[in-house]
Amino acid sequence: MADLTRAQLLDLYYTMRLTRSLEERFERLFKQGKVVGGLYRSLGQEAESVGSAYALRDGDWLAPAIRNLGSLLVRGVTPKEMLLQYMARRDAPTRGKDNTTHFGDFDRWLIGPVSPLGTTLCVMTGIALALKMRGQKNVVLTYIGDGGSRTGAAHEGINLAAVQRLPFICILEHNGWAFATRSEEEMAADHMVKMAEGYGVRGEQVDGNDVIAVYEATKRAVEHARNGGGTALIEVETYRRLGHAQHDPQTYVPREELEYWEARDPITRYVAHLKENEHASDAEIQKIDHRIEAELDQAVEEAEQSPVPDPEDCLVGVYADTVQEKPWARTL
Ligand SMILES: Cc1ncc(C[n+]2csc(CCOP(=O)(O)OP(=O)(O)O)c2C)c(N)n1
Ligand SMILES: [Mg+2]
Repeated sequence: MADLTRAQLLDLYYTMRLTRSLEERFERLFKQGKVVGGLYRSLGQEAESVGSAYALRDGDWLAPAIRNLGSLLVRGVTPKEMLLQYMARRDAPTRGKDNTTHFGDFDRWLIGPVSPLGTTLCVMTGIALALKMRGQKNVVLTYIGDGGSRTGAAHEGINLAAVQRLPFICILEHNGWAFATRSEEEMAADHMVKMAEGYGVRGEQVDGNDVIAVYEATKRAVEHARNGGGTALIEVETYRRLGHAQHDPQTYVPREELEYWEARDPITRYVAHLKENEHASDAEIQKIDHRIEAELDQAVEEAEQSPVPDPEDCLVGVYADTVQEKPWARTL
């Protein structure tokens, strides 16, 4: 199987489980009024976020969308950093100034999501163009949903990447819904991968609830792009098992549909796979689960100790520092 060591196979499990458990903590904190801003769960989609990001290496740029917390964990963002950010604390990546998912880190090749859907694809196309012009052997990876992929911005981003043969990989998240609108009501094609032919790029469709399949498909696309082969679109077939965000009780979704996808849960499936192939025993899985809970207990405790932001911090990092140096700049 693939090129993954046993330690990496267990790491994939650890990261998917951590994604789910961290989001469960967020939900609890949200209900306690401690999360500031939107909380978008990725229940049922952990495999596609984790498996795709796992195919990257240092120097490759990643831009997650709202349901790709798992990809950030793969790329080294810690649960504590995310807890601080979601609770808008002083020590958070944006020092409490921006909404939950809205943070990036150029030092770690991470770009924060842009709210108008599709726009992130244009930003990432720009980065991919810079990589190509500099002759760097790196790629960019980003995500777009069935809904978001219908925007003009998404089209422009993908088209430019395609025409310029940029090292741009986009995961097309076909998860059944965009808010309360079914995929079929916003998209006439039955599969998103069909977009690839229209743009003249490499396309692949994969079971989004199979972490190894997602990893392998992304790895193929990454290697192709790294070797100058250009853009790739990968459709991951998956399902959004909770409402759009915390305010959405999902009353528009038939019970049987949720049950169908619950039976195809990516983490349960992966545990069965690990056990069947004797990569891990029940005891080892349990040990990882306990480790995650202990790590999260500590991360939550530490994050809650961080105070709310200092008022004088509110403009730091908002405007370019040079503006402050201009004689006409307003003194605060
Ligand atoms: C251009 C634009 N239109 C509408 C919105 C509001 N909005 C945010 S997320 C969302 C649904 C996105 O659905 P999809 O792309 O399928 O992603 P999913 O929620 O399924 O992960 C909408 C309509 C937005 N952010 N930008
Ligand atoms: Mg969707």
